[in-house]
Amino acid sequence: MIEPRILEVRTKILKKNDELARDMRRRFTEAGVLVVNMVSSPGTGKTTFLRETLARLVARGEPCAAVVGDLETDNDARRLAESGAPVRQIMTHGLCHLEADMVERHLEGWNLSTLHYLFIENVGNLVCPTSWDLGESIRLALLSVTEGEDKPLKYPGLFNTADMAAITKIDLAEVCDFNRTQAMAAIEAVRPGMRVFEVSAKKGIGIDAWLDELAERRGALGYAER
Ligand SMILES: Nc1nc2c(ncn2[C@@H]2O[C@H](COP(=O)(O)OP(=O)(O)OP(=O)(O)O)[C@@H](O)[C@H]2O)c(=O)[nH]1
Ligand SMILES: [Mg+2]
Repeated sequence: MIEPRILEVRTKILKKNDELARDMRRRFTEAGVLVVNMVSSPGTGKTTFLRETLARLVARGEPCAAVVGDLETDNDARRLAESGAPVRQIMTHGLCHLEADMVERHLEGWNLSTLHYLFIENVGNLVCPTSWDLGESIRLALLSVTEGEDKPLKYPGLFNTADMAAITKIDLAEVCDFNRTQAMAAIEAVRPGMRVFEVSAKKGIGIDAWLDELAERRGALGYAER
């Protein structure tokens, strides 16, 4: 008897989130900022990859910023700030995902129209963030070589709603006996045709290709000339 009421409340909360996310997406578009939401399980390498991404953008003179979600601690925000980009930590105090209003609150005071890129590092979780639109243009699903090639098949929700994927820590591929063909096939089965980047933030592999794609996406949205 309880289940229908829980479902009803959940549907209402998600609807409210979707409406706010839609407004935020409109504001991001007007401001000319490309927004990327990075989602993966804990420890896949989101922060390390994002820190390298931000550092390269800063070095190129591309204005960028990031917000990062975690249950507790501002460890990731401090690591990301090493890039030189402005960064804010969102502490969810137990919640396993970010919601649009949390992101909106943490953007207060930033002039979005001065940014080219805004990155959102979601809370490490392969399931919960999937249902929560944050107004992003690109959802990036990350999978590391240490997690198992079949994760996209076991957690199709994330890979199915993603726009791009990244396989991280490829410097460890050999030692982990990582089967690239199987991993690619798993992603392809869930989301045919999705662009997949193979990266190592530690060794600096694959990051330039990722930055090229971001620039292209930003250009395709009509932002590049601003
Ligand atoms: N060998 C190797 N290790 C990496 C790489 N990227 C990240 N790591 C390591 O993996 C661990 C987790 O990396 P993080 O960047 O903190 O992962 P995360 O996804 O941000 O973790 P959460 O925010 O807790 O979900 C750290 O010990 C990193 O040093 C990589 O490219 N190669
Ligand atoms: Mg992190």
